Amino acid sequence: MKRRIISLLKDNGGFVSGESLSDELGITRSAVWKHINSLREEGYVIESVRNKGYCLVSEPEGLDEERIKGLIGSSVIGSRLVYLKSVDSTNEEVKRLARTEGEHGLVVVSDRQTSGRGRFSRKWVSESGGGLYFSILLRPDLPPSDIASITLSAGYAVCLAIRDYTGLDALVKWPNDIIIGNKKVCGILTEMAAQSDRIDYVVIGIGINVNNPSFPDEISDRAVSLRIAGGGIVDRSEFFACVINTLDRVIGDFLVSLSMDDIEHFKTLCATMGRRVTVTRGGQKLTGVACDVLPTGELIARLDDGKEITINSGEVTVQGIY
Ligand code: BTX
Repeated sequence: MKRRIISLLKDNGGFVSGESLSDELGITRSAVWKHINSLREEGYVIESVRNKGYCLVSEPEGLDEERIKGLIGSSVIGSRLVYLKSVDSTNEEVKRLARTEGEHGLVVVSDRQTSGRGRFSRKWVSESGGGLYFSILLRPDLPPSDIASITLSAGYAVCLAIRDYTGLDALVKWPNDIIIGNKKVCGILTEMAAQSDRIDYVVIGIGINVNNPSFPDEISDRAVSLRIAGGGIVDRSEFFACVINTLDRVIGDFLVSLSMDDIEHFKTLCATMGRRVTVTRGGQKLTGVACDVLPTGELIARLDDGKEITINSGEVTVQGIY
């Protein structure tokens, strides 16, 4: 049945209404809808628009591993690339490799995650064909307190890559999201294994919504893809290589020393700056205006009583952004 739906969508070349699919196939409209969702899970990108129906945007297209390797010009990040068609979570895979042979700069990328995670065990929607899901292993000779600057630099690099590649006005929502027009296009989950005074390894997990035509209801008010934001259908392999090359350039610099030029530039790309933020501390809600970002990656907020506080991680609510 699913193959017949695909061939009907292909023959038509544009939108086909749910009604004509159900007439043609002799099944109910809700059965059509279930098959469409199942096809999406296989990696078919199918757009659905009320009163127009369904349109086949693209067939499952894996990342082109050899092409990516040819386009990666980086010295550290991506020096070894592991490509998997499907995985539970690229962060988990990198952690498994880190416990054995995984080396500094290793990148694991997958077309699909079956248990993609955000912070605090939240779910990260990781549908095949639409997004990029990858994790980087770093073994920096740094104390655990430097983790915030690593997350900051990763977000800055992804933001630059999106802006360069698509021309879209991407901004960083401190500390770990990239947004376009107040909606999330990318999330970053940084995890580490550390002793009290030094990091054993860091895993930077990055999920970018690239060609997704739409999102499940529970996140459709807050999620956006490069395609929906106006970037057109993006060549994921080429874009991925661009992101890796930018991460290599920026994070390489950050691990040696934090460049003040980059921090100043970061601030101009940080959507949180100048906005009212609320943070919960010791059970108390503190509200102020975000006024600075430190080279350590911390955010400074000026409270209503004029006092300044340093925020290093955790949940910050930013007024005006989801
Ligand atoms: P976060 O906790 O800041 O964001 C998670 C929240 O974002 C969810 O609760 C949901 O509201 C929303 N959300 C879920 N999926 C999406 C999506 N695709 N687009 C936009 N919003 C969404 C952010 O955590 C960190 C996400 C890191 C994901 C990468 S993917 C590669 C690596 N592997 C892995 O398991 N996680 C990381």
